[in-house]
Amino acid sequence: MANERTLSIIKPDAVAKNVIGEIYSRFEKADLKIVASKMMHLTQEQAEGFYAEHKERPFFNDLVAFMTSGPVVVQALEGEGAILKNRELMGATNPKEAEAGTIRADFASSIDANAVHGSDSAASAEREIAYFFNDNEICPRG
Ligand code: RTP
Ligand code: MG
Repeated sequence: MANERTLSIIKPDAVAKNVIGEIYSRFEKADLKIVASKMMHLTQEQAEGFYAEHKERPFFNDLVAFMTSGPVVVQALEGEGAILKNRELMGATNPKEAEAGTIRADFASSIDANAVHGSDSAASAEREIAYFFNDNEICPRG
């Protein structure tokens, strides 16, 4: 499988629960390297732009309000099959449906406050990493 990069966000609920380190540990144990990282409080404009693909969905306003409700931690992860591997570590969007042992099963409380974001395709990963990081903020490939 190819060496890939993906964009991950620890959402405001998980930052508030003080589980940044626990989530980072899961990435590391799964052989995903954190190659870029920053904490930020998204503006309305940043959150709307990031989730632009969901603009017409009924949950869009709630999603943007939630993502701007507190600080988040944004990271690029690198490793073999990183995009799918991260989605597997995250578990299903709705934590009630997430498999035991996944990040969302363990730390998320609702479909809105669901702890983490992860890119869902190679095209999304490329767009989302560039959305948050300049090239000089990402570790060079090893
Ligand atoms: P994410 O983009 O945050 O990684 O989540 P995802 O791929 O698992 O889910 P996606 O379909 O991209 O939806 C983005 C976020 O919108 C909220 N959502 N609410 N009420 C609903 O039916 C609903 N559906 C989605 C979730 O918080 C989801 O993470
Ligand atoms: Mg998504």
